[in-house]
Amino acid sequence: FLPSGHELGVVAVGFSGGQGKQGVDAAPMALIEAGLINQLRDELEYNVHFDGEVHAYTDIMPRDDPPYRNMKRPLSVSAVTKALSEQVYEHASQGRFVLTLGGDHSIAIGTVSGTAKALRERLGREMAVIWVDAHADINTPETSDSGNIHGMPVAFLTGLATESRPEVFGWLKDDQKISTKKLVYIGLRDIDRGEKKILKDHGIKAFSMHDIDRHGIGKVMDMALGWIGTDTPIHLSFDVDGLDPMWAPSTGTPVRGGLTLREGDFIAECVHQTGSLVALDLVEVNPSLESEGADQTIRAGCSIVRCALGDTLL
Ligand code: B3U
Ligand code: MN
Ligand code: MN
Repeated sequence: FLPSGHELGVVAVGFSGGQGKQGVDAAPMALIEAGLINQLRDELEYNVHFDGEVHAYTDIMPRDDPPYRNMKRPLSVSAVTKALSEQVYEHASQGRFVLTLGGDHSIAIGTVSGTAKALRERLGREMAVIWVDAHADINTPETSDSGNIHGMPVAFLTGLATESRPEVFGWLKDDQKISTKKLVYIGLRDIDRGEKKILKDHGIKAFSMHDIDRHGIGKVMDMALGWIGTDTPIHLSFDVDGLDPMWAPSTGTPVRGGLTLREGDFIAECVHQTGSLVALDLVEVNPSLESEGADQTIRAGCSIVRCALGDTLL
């Protein structure tokens, strides 16, 4: 059921509205200027389908977008993720691997919904999601302290948060959602109280930094992939703040005590080796923060993407 051969769809999303800091919208261009897409084409020999555009979706964003149910910029995030969902669906339904360059992590509402629907249609299979992040991003609008939607995508994607208004994520239908049983976290270390309760109540599989310290990343990957099982398509959503700020300082909410660069690459390599990876998001790179560390953060991001797409050390 693999994405056929070496066909790769790329979507560049210059969107920052899921959180409060400017600059994360500049990440796709920075990653592309660092040579990422050329490397995927020339070195990893992908046939790249890319419209050459960093989408900002300014034409579909409302000027007036007041908070609703504690969510900041709900209409904008909903409109952007709906449009993105259709773009990702289009690539995935043609059997392409889908690489999305963010943007803040709210965009995963668009990417995961797009691949989940396409894979269901193509294979009749439910997709799994591996979420690499310092944060769980599973707040509902009601449990969130910040009101930032980049802390909520998993709640909407699993149906734990619902909303009937189509202009505020009501467009998300069941065939675009994933089961809490098919979700695995790696790298967690900054979870809100309400999120802890959600993880516990729903028996969600999560490997925190404590688990990585205890077992090592090798064993953790065996357990994570064992939980998902073989013959299940996997969408990897990689928040660069999963890495330690030593390796990826230029991100909106850095949290110390994170993954090393090699642990991040190793996660991506292991998921690639399953042969079941169908999509990758790389999000929360913000080149305007900690500008001395921007190059490092961009290089770390490029490395994660190359590893997930099959680059090997030997
Ligand atoms: N859990 C907090 C903080 C946070 C989530 N994601 C990031 N930060 N990057 C929240 O705002 O929901
Ligand atoms: Mn995140
Ligand atoms: Mn995060």
